[in-house]
Amino acid sequence: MDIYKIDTYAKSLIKEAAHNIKASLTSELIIESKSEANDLVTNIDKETEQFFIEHIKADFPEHRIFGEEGFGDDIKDLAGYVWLLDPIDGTTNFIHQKHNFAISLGIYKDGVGILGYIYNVMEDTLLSGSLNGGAYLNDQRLPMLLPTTVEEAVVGINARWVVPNRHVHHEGMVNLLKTVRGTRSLGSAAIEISYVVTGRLDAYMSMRLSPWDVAGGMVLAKEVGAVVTNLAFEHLDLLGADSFIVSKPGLHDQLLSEYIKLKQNPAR
Ligand code: 2AM
Ligand code: CA
Repeated sequence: MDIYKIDTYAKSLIKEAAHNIKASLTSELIIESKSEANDLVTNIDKETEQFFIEHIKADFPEHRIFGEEGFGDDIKDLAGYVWLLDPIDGTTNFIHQKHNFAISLGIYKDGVGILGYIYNVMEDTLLSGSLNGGAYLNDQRLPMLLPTTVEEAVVGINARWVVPNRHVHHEGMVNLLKTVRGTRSLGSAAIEISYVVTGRLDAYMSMRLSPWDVAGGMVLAKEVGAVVTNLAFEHLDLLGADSFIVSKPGLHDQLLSEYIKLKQNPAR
């Protein structure tokens, strides 16, 4: 299978989907909550996932799709080609702010990330990359990231992980926040990962993310020398929820060995 053919195809699907999402902003959204009141989904999340699936199934019938809204395949392993798709990452932003949401896509072959994309819909910027082929912001090749220290770092983290919680030891997080240069929270994991890839953030972490939130970003991160693991310093589980950290080299080790101590990883 020609990777360039899949890459060109994926980019054109993403651009068309983004155009449709933008066009939808003038009509009224149908909003539902999923497991909890803060876990939202709209008709546009669903329609966008269905748009991808219809096209992929027609043009690459042997490829499988692992999508957040569940219209794709029942994925229990990553054999063959699997498209891990979040049609709208940052749905709360999409609803409340109409800003800072993204299409996140990773294409994996036998469990190895070969293509990754994060499309910031309102900014109209495409971050794309391929295994050993580098990462690009639109058509511009991104440089490798340089190491940094905790004291000089601006870290992406959601405030809910800094109140006492069942996932991480609280003292370490407080210590981290007192030490870093600054923290930011954007509300879209894919955009926060894209900020690490482009050097706007030095690290981003979350106590709970799903495979489609991170699959595209992981391909991109690798191409600029960022380090990705879960918060137990293990390879990420791409079949279920896991904790997550992406950071510049050097910083990653320091964050996990000195500050962030996992109590309990999300159920897989
Ligand atoms: P979403 O918008 O696609 O749901 C918000 O901080 C980030 O975490 C978003 O990328 C959001 O993705 C993701 N997220 C929100 N709730 C989640 C959950 N219960 N499990 C995993 N990821 C979640
Ligand atoms: Ca989503």
